[in-house]
Order: sequence, then structure tokens, then C-alpha cells
Amino acid sequence: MIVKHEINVPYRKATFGMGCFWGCDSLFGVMDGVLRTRVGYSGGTTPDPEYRNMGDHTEVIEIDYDPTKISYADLLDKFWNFHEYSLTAPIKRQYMSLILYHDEEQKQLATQSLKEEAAKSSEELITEIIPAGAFYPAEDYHQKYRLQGHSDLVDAIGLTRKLLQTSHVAARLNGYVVGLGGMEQFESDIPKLGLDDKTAEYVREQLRKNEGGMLYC
Ligand code: MHO
Repeated sequence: MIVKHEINVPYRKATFGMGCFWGCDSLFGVMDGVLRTRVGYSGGTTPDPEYRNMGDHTEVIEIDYDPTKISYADLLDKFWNFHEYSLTAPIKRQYMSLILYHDEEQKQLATQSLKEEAAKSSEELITEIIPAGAFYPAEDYHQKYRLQGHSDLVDAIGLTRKLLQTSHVAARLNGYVVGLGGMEQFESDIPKLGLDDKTAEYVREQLRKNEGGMLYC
């Protein structure tokens, strides 16, 4: 089976912190127009952060997206609606609500969306909006975490350590296996991703079983 690991089209980056990064990886990876994802640590000053020693960094997801297929506003919409924790109660920096913008346009859209979100709440929102600085990819076992729980699927698509942060098919399957994306979208993705019948059927079963569930960590 030759699957679609690489997509070479112009892309932009988006970076968000919104709770445990495992769930975010699945949430965004399965959105149409998202090309690749990786999770890591960012937003702080601690040098060389690691999972057990991330200092003042936050767990974030870095998304490469095709701006002709999905807009930053679409991504912001997901951002605001799928936080793991409250948007108003203080929380440790590891899981804080954070938008790391990559250009002036993202900054403006993010700031505007924060205002709109704040208007819906009687309490102050804790979300911070800051320029994207150094991003430190998390350890391999955190990348495509849910997909890595299905070792036969990992083998079937030929996912190597090197591809964990760059594979398109891995980003999408990491969402489908937890029940995200929907059956209709998955069916149309099968030929695009290059999945064979056996692999498609396995993913279909996972999607059916987990669809409608909550994001968990
Ligand atoms: N409850 C999970 C969170 C992992 S996460 C990547 C754990 O403690 O393992 O923050």
C-alpha cells in the first residue's frame, strides 16, 4: 500500500495551546485543509523543554494548513470550542489557553475572535495571544498519540519515527481512530490517502465505535 504521507503545496502555520496536546492533535489533524500537525512546547523561556521538564512552556499544537482550503478563522473557531479546561479559571501554564500568531493578520483575527468570545462571557477570559517564538517538538511518543495506540495500523501505513511530525495520512488517521471527522469525510478520504480495503475497514470500525465521543486525555 502506497499512502499519502507528503503533500507539497504552499502552506501556513497556526499554533495553539488549549489543554493536553494529544486531543488537539486528533482534533485538527482531521480537518479538511490541514496538511500536517506536530505537538510540542512553546510560549515560554525555559531552554530545551521536555515533557517532564517543560518549565514555563505550554503544550501546543503546530498546524500546517493550506489557506486555499481552510481559513485561519475556521481554525480559531475550533480553538474556541474545544478547550479541555475552562476559559475563565486560572490553570497551570502546561495547559493554558494560548494563541501563538505567525503574522499580523493572524494577530488581528485572533484578537478580534477573543473580543467576540469575551462578549459571550461574564468573566474575564484567560487566553493569551502572543507572537509565535521557538517551538520545541515533543518526544516521539507524544506525536500522533492516538494513532500510535494502533500498532498494526502504524505498520500498515509505514509510519516511521521520521514521518511522525510530517505525515498527512498519519495526521488524519489520528483523528479518525478516535471518532472525529465523520464517516462521509472518511469515505471520500480513502482514495485520496491511498488506503487499501483492509486498512480502510479497520479505520471505519474505529470511527464507528468512537464517533460522538468526547475528546479525552
Ligand atoms: N493525563 C495525561 C496527560 C498527558 S498530556 C500529554 C497524563 O498524565 O499522562 O499532558
